[in-house]
Amino acid sequence: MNISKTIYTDIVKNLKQAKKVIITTHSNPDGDAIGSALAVLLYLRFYNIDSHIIINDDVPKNLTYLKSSELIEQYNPQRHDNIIKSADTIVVVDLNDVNRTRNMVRILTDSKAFKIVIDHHTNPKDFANLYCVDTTYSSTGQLIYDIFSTDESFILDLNGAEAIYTAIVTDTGNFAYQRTTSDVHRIVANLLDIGVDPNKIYDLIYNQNSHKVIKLLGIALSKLQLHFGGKVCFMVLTNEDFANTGTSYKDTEFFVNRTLSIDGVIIGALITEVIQLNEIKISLRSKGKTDISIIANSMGGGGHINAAGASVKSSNIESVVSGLMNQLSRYFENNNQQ
Ligand SMILES: [Mn+2]
Repeated sequence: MNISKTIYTDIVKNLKQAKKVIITTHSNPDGDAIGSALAVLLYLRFYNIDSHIIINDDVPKNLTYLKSSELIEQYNPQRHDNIIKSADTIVVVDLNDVNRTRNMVRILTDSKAFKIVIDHHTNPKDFANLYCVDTTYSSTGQLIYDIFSTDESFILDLNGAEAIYTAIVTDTGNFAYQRTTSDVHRIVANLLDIGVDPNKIYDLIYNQNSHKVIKLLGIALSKLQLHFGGKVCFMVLTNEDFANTGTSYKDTEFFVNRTLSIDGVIIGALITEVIQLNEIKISLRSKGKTDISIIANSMGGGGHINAAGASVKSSNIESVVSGLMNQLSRYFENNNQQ
């Protein structure tokens, strides 16, 4: 879906008129979620507009290098409900289904504020007053860059440039995924001109793992399973694996991409047992035209053509794995050219 550029100026106009803005994003935030939220915060603070980022979770450790990330607040009803109620504008980034804000769903839904969604996922759910959703974009950060570029009085500083760069670099898998267009590279060239250091940021994002997380990755790799004649690769992590290594499901963000590194695999899945939430998390990746957002949708989740996921309320990982096998069988039956 391509969108009319007048929405960009509408968003800029609405934000500049706002008195108090709450910015939020999805639970388990990634680089695009955090980078995009910070880019919006820094834009509003450039104009001295009262603004706060409030999210369901804490900031992943490898993103805390971002300047102003210490301003991101983890949602606490006692502390934040009144602040959220008094906001006249709510900006939701990198998310199009308010349910992905988890504990914040009710307070956000009940709010009478003007709600803006800036996002690049498929199938937006009805929630906001103004949608800026473009699924051709690599990342929400890229979209935010284009929106703020329409405001000629705004000057993007190094902190804002690093936030947007982080959003783009993480959501493109270091400029490797589909939708890594020439426009992406032109924007990144501008960000480098502002002073962004790609080597420094790569090191900060990807080379700060603890030994125990790499041990967990070793377990995950040693248990890889191939299905459907080698077209599908499953990586399954149980609570026992986390307990044995002293890690948690939050440590697995980059694991799923490893499933696609095997020759012949077109769909990879990381299936994670999260007993704290009574959930089984499914993270899906695919190559080329293989659209795994269909499979994620059929399991109650969503996402993009090549990157999607779902969280299934269950304590039975075997039954979720067999449910996923059934959805994959159905997918291959309907798309037998693959
Ligand atoms: Mn994104």
